[in-house]
Amino acid sequence: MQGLVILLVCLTVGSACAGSVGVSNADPFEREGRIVGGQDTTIRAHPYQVSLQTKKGSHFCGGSLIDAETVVTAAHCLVGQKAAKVFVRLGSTLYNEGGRVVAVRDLAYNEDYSSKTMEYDVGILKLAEKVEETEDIRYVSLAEETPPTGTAAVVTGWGSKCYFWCMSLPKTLQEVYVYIVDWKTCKSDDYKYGEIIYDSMVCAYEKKKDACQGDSGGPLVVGNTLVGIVSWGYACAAELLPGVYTDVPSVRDWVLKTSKAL
Ligand code: 4AZ
Repeated sequence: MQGLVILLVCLTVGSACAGSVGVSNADPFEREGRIVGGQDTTIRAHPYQVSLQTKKGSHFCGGSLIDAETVVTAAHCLVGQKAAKVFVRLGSTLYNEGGRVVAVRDLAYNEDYSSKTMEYDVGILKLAEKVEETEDIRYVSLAEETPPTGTAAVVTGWGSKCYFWCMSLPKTLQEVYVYIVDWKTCKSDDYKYGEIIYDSMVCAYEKKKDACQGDSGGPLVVGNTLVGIVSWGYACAAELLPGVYTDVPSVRDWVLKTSKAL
């Protein structure tokens, strides 16, 4: 999906293209920053949130801790990755310092994941050591049912804070409140996506508020349950184009089964 977002950026403002590839620290135009339209928050308020990073400490995706050794993220964050090259920072409001960094012993993503349709965009990481819960590190439970359209939800991450031109580099976790839009409503004429929304997806929308690049894999939460995994969207915070998430109830059995097997 990153590709599609970049393509759209490139078609719109050619000058932004050089810097829009990836979110590595070496990139002067890096798009790390914030969720769009959100505000600073703390890890204590969202203690299930983790940052997936390279060995050098570049944040590349979000994730959610679901038990002492398992992180749920998006499949598209894990394609082409090797467990030995992925590190997880837990328990820190800042993605680049604090909390603890744990190595990954194994990873897997859903065999039905399609980079074309973005269906089943879910994967898991098994941590190399077990982490106990603290005030800043907590397991989140997996939703069994999709909340109805209109339910308030919160999405968090260290991703891009704007779509076109993001130069600022806040390191602080961001949160934004959005409203659940079920997949049928999301593909209806109420919004602009149409047929490309599938039943393994759930959308979330609020004017000028959204997840964005770099938030991928991260949590969409209602209460203390994980209802969505940041997956894709056309642009970020665009009119009638909700953020699209993996619907957690649709992949819950896969997560539990795979987590046991690894
Ligand atoms: C991305 O490229 C991405 N507005 C993630 C979320 C959204 C768009 C793009 C949702 O990772």
